[in-house]
Amino acid sequence: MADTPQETLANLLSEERTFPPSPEFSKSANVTAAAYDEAAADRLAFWERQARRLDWSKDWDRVLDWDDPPFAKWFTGGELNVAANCLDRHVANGLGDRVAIHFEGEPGDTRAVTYAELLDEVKRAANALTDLGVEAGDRVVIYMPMIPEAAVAMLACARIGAPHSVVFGGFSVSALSSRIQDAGAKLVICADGGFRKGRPLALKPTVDEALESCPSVEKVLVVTRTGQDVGWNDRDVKWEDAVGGAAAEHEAQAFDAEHPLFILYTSGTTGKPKGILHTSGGYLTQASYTHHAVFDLKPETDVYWCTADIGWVTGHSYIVYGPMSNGATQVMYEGTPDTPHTGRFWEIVQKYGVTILYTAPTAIRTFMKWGDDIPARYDLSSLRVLGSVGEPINPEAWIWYREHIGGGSVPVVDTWWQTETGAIMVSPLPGVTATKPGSAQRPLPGINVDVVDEQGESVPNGGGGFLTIREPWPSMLRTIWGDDQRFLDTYWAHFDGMYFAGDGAKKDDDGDLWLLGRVDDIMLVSGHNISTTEVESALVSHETVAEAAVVGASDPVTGQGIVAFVILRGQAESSPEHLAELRAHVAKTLGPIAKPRQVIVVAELPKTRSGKIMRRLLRDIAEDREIGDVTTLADNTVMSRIKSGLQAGK
Ligand code: 6R9
Repeated sequence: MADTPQETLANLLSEERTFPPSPEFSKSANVTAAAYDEAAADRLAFWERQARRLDWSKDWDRVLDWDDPPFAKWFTGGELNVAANCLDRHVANGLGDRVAIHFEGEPGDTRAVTYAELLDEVKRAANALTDLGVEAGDRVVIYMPMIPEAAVAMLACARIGAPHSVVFGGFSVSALSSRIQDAGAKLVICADGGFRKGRPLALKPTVDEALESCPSVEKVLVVTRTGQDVGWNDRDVKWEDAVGGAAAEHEAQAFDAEHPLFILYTSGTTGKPKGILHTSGGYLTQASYTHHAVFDLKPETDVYWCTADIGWVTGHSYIVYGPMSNGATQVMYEGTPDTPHTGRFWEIVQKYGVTILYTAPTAIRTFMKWGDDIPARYDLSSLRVLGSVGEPINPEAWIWYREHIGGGSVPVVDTWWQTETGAIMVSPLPGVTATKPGSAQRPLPGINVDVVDEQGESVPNGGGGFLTIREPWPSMLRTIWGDDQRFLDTYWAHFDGMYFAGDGAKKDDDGDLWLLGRVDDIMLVSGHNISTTEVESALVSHETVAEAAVVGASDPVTGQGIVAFVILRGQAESSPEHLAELRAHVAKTLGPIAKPRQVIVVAELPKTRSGKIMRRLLRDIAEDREIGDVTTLADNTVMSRIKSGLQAGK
């Protein structure tokens, strides 16, 4: 944590625009302003009511057991089956013919899978896993492309109480093997490959190589997706044989509310990945409630699409568990937004009549760069809620999203949360909140978030500091898998009795929250803390800039100097005058203290598979060091391209 002076993250950026919900939207919204009051009156009673949205085989004795903080237990004594809540109860309620997944493969193949079909496949897969020796409590690693079988695999694990750990398809051998080892997985479920950027991308060879150092794995279940040639070992079993040949009947057994549901690894900036552990009852309660409240889901009529990958927590909570517990109809897309053309997302929205879209700022900025004319070619009038997640959304990108995708009238919800929080924590409610471009605004009902100074004191409106969570919440992580001490040190040692999220934030004059990026990324320039997010947003507000990533590089005079990497919009060209103009633009927008020392034009930026900019790698460039660990990059060749581009331009 930086040594923070009192002017911690002053309000550099000011945003005056607000967009109240339309009266029609508010009138039929799932959640009204009363939810905040109800939750404030009795927080635990509020969450108890949300837990009743689910089917429980046995009622809980206590809503929250916080006797041994920070080790929380929610709905203790309660029992439920997570998969049965996502599937069986909908089919039992006569909704078996409702489409659960409209699958769109990258090459253009499509499948509509109903809830009845999904349940049938999950039951067979559950039997197949049992036949392969997987028992409740055994860990299963899933390494798959974005195909319905990925969701089937997760739900089959949940059904038999075997915690899954999904690893992004495309992660390297070492990233995969270290996660398999840490989880001590007994089984790996993968596919031969998936389609990405117009080509089959093999996955199975990576698994084979990773398993050379993973003695815990007994079997590998392999889905055929691309049909490409892959090596075959004694331990390998074809999904089509095992699942296709398994018994169709499977009775879901209820598990304790605190039974482990999944482990998901977050990379973090340093050290080995952390296995974030989530359990069943509290997790599903909050994933389900937030999906209902934040997206205003009407399961009878909405077509929901979350563009995340299943290997990211967003895919867990807002493709699988949240939407399916609510009986949603959703689109699942395998590929990238520019294959075979840059209008692919909008073509999909038009084709399925998507009503709710949930995507990431990195995607929105990319669409801005490609140009307004692309979405304009499609009918996007079905959309009624737009969501954003993963990074702070720059006000300009927010406005663009609302204007060019939302037709100037659709509410945009900027949702702040983490792998660790399990579900959305801070977000506007689309029928209640007057939204503000760039702000995630308010903690959801039943959630107690604050911004504190370095002493842990709540900052007044207008102040900035560290985002913390003051009370336990149902979908909170329970620990780091196998490492309680690291759990305590990472999240609970900074501030007494509060969860430390690792993000900087400020409260504006209305008390709305603005996320300012990871605390590790915050820059210290001449004794002033400056957030990367604010400088990046100032750059993106210049008409020539599509994307920006800002880092603090050590500087003999100022401590750190601001170095900005920018991607230009469309056809924009750069020149020394243009770079000077960008530096002046930041100084004008935020004040002279925030003026970048240097602006560097690049063609791409290093990002994780979930689209987050990896600033630490850019800092290596800015400080002229060897590039650090690149194993979690979406494309691990990008750094050498950025470096050689810089050398060519020198
Ligand atoms: C869901 C997810 C968590 C980190 C988080 C923060 C950043 C996510 C954000 C946001 C500003 C938002 N983050 N959503 N920052 N506004 N709406 O992204 O989980 O991959 O664990 O990342 O992402 O820095 O701490 P995860």
